[in-house]
Amino acid sequence: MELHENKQDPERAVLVAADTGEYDCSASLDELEELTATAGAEVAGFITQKRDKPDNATFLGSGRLEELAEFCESNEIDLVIVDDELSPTQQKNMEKAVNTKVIDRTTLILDIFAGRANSNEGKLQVELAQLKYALPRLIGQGTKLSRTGAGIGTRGPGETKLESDKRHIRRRIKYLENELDELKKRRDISRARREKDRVETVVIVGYTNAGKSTLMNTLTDAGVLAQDKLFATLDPTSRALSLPDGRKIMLIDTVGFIRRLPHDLVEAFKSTLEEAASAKVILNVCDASDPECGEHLKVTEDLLAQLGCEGKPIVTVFNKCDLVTADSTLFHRQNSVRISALEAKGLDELLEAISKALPPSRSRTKMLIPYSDGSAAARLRRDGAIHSEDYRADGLFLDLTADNELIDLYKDYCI
Ligand SMILES: Nc1nc2c(ncn2[C@@H]2O[C@H](COP(=O)(O)OP(=O)(O)OP(=O)(O)O)[C@@H](O)[C@H]2O)c(=O)[nH]1
Ligand SMILES: [Mg+2]
Repeated sequence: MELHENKQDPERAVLVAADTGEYDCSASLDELEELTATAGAEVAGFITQKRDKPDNATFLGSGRLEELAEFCESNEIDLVIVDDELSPTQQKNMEKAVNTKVIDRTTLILDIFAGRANSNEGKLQVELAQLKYALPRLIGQGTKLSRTGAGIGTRGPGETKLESDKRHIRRRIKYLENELDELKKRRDISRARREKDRVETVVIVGYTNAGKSTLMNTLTDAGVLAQDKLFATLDPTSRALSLPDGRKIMLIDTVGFIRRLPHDLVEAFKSTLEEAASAKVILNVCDASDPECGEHLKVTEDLLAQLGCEGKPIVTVFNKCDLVTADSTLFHRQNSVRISALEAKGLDELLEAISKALPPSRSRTKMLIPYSDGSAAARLRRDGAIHSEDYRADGLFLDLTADNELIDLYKDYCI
């Protein structure tokens, strides 16, 4: 009996970049190669060109473009992937010149997301991002997208949707936005409930493939899929966790970040990301064994700033330390811990850092307790630290520090 279906051969791709010096072109291409593999294609070659800026009409200059066309012809290339965002004109002209399907980095990332989305919300978010990206690109192509058939760049919204006119797409965008709004409202309600129940949330964010889900699994047995692939996680998962100081927190695992994350994706995932941003403490997990670790931390920090997280306690978590042999000044930054999520090392320090970063669970307050409630006075004296007390005409005055929960129990007496 045959166990496997005959799968189609992977698409063969050539990766193209214009090195303008604006960012580290070779690191970005390495990453594009990983993205390509994640999307299921095989990289057959690279073509880069040093330029001040990409050509407005054809992205590459004419010489390099010809070289690309020849390479595609003689290497049976199915797909050209450009490490940038292409304008509709550039995309159309390149496709004509090399006679091969041309997609850009954004389309590739959107395609990976489309293949990963599991939850209803995730699917809506990805479709919204894809349609928003496709809409301005329909201009000049009549009412149909020229892209049909199988392979990267075609997954996601069904053909019928893509082939419909722009008005239909706009209507669909509106619908998706409304649906996502509804889901956001529901999430706001459960967040409010959590806040009422005094469960503090701690969110795990960080560059894709840093080991966020592995950390989540090690800490909570969440059973989240952890894979050596980019964007293994799209939908947030949350699990309860008890800290050594006895406090209960909700730990949230989230979608990973990447440099130059497509704008439409950030927009579409905003409510999920904002939910993450509303956590009390943020764990920025990075792969300490990756030479690009410092850059990865910065990408995440920039995105967090965009989401309005300035001033929030962030613990930098250097993960995969089992693979690190040399020290780096990077590892000595404030508020950071070194761990191995895979080997469960350094977790005590991490939990302690979380405890420290959380808002204090005790506070100081003043109360006036009626003499009729002798048990309250006894309990507060026993479990709180009394700074001063005074027998007044209308009751016992206490200036004390105690657990917030205890204070909450007698909040009617607070003055
Ligand atoms: N050596 C080593 N590998 C690790 C460690 N933590 C995670 N990994 C590996 O790194 C890969 C990515 O792990 P994930 O937990 O899926 O990473 P993630 O940050 O959730 O990735 P995305 O969801 O794709 O953003 C997996 O192959 C893990 O086994 C670690 O501490 N040491
Ligand atoms: Mg993950």
